[in-house]
Amino acid sequence: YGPEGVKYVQISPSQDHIKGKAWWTSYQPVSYKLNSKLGTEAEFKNMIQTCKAQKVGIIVDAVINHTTGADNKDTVGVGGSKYDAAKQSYPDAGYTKEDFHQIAEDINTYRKADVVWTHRLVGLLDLDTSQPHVQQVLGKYFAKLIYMGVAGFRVDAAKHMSPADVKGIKEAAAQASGMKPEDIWWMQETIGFPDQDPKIQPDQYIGTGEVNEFEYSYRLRNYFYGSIENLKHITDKLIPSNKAAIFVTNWDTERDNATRVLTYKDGDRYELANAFMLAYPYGTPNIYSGYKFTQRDVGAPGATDTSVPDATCGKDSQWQCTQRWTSIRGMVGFYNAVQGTKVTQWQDDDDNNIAFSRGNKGFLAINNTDNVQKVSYKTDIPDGEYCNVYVSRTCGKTVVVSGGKVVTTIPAHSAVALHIKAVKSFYDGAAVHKILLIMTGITVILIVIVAVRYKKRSIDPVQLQKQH
Ligand code: ARE
Ligand code: CA
Repeated sequence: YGPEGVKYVQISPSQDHIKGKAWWTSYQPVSYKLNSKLGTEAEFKNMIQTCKAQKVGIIVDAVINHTTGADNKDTVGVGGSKYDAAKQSYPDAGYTKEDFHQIAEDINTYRKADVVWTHRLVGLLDLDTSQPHVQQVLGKYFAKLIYMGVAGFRVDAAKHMSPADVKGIKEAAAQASGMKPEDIWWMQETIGFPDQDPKIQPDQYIGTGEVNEFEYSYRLRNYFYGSIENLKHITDKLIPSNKAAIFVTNWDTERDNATRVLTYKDGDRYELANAFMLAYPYGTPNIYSGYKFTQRDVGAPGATDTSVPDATCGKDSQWQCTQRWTSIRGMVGFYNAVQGTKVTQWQDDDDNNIAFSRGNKGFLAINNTDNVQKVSYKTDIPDGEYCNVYVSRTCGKTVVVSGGKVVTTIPAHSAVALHIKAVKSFYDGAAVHKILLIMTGITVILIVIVAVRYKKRSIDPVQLQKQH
């Protein structure tokens, strides 16, 4: 990832959790020890350091609103932490009954903020996140991860904690780690919904960090199944760009909201939407990579009650491996190459062909129709022969810019993506000097993987059997 310009990798929750084959066992913490189905603490540490050496930061998905389902009957987590859900006792985390909201009801309305904040999300024991003790326990967990070299956090279910509680937790994390709160990268899962209480909307949480802008992903779906000319307005009335974390899908929406977002099951449209997200300047783009599935709850390929095997990519793999796609890798390069530029020369046919430049650094054209399209677009990138990074990683397909114009044909549901760090002469070994001079720009890309294994099998299954 590092050499290709991916700056961060977000991983599945890192803390100890309940046993079970479903993917979502990671979202039921039993303590904040770092042994999980994805690896041991030592492996986790090794992953962080290995990635850091390649300038890739790790983002941890922090599950801090709750512990396990109230009716969970087991007593030992995958990593060995003891717990008793009936007694609301999680000794390895340091929680007793007093640390939980005592309203034994599930969230049954999203029109009342208090209910969303203090009742149970799908039956999960809800921490009283207003309590100093809970904030300190969580603060220490964040600090430990920061000391280990973690680059930032996705804050799970932020919508289910009041903004004041989230602020308190973040301050506790700052205090325990010696950082300033504003220096901790904090990406909050806040699913906005116009009908719901204004107090739980994403804009209420931007005081503590970035927020997920789900509306962006819904619009992508609507436009790619309608007219992509609408993409020119995609950011209208959304969260400000510097506060928005965006994606085409995530592990929840691809399962529960597949009719509202694009997923790998949408084929070319999904790929094109990811390309657009990486080309268009708005928010922090997250590329999601999971595995193929037909049933919602089914865990990663080969998962057992206590482990997940290493991911594999390749023709027969059940993993999506989005991060290996030619178009994604090409567009990561594009993203980095065009930093600091605005959208210029927007052109469209009032329907499903669009093109725009990123100043004099990049050019993207999308044909979202079922037919080959002959195009002639203006562009602000300098004349020359460019690699179409959407379709080839080796500059096997080039497009010429001449007289400030791109005249070419684009296959059905495909794209032309050109940028100044991928020109033909560069690949041919000439003009390297000229290209190097214009290599600038910072990388901000996120790859989200639903179940990244840190390394080989870590938990001794025999030992866990005994604990059953
Ligand atoms: C599992 C079982 C449940 C069982 C529970 C407790 O599926 O049947 O009751 O365990 O035993 C994930 C899975 C859940 C899973 C949970 C715990 O998706 O199925 O429950 O892990 O293992 C809301 C929240 C939002 C949340 C989504 C899923 O607001 O925060 O629901 N997303 C995050 C993660 C999830 C994770 C959790 C939170 C829990 O990304 O992967 O759950 O840690 C409207 C509202 C939204 C609401 C949405 C769906 O759109 O506006 O706010 O999202 O409906 O309810
Ligand atoms: Ca809560």
